[in-house]
Amino acid sequence: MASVLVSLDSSVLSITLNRPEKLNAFNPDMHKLLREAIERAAGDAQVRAVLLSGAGRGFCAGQDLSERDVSPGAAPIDLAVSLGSNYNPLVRKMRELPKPIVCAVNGVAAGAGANLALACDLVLAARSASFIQSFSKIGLVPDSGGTYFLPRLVGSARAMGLALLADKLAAEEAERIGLIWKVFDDDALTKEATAIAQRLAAGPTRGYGLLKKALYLSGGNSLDAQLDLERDLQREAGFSHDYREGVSAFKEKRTPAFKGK
Ligand code: LHQ
Repeated sequence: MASVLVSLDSSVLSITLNRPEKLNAFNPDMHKLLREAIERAAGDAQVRAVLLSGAGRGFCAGQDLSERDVSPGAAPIDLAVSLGSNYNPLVRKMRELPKPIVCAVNGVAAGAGANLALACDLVLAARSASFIQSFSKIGLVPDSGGTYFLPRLVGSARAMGLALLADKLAAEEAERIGLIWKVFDDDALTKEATAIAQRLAAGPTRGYGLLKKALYLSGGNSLDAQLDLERDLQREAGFSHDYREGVSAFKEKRTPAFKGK
């Protein structure tokens, strides 16, 4: 079986991490297939939203540690190589994708797996799921965007607690502190996440791409710069088919037929 499963339905590209026996930990093959799936989402006009999830009882346990030779005689591993060639380009591609990425965290999300989820635009989780910044347990620094996402999502006190203590954070608590958007009962997660992804895919996806850009750039911008950015992005949104369609549908009291254009 492929380590990442990809399928397109109702303009939603579903990407499922598929190494359940390893709680979907990353190996080189999974990196390659996930990168290709995100590239497909970027290049394929049929795709208007992405739904990311994991097979089995875990979402993703981060780097596959069983593939690391850390025995006394082994040569030291340069972890920057793996970040530079795999994790960092992946996170950048996901954040830059001008289409919404919904993440359905079906189980434990640990290490880079937790931060892969946080790199998505709308994070949903099963009630039994959990998030662990496992890095400090093995002497590492949160990566894959963790040190960027955590303080922005939950504030620096909570970010520090999560990173230093690396305790398991239950999905409901993650929702309560604003780390993720919403928790659903385990048996409802797939249905709810699919419905949300399909709803987004039928929406004004060009506008969603622009609003992603606005929100993600806001963290590094002054209010002045952000107002200018909003002006420029709104110009672009205002020239879209979907803006005309949205206003026409409102006036005509009908459901809009958005095209993502
Ligand atoms: C695993 C893993 C795993 C292999 C569970 N690898 N097999 C990347 C590289 C480059 C730069 C540096 O940074 C990074 C980013 C990182 O992601 S570093 C952090 C790596 N991840 C971790 O440290 C998490 C390790 N896993 C765990 O702590 C636990 O497995 C969690 C808390 C995720 C789940 O615990 P349990 O529910 O009790 O499950 P389990 O531990 O029994 O795991 C089930 C199986 O999955 C087990 O295999 P086995 O053959 O014994 O049934 C584990 O060995 C395997 N597995 N995570 N990362």
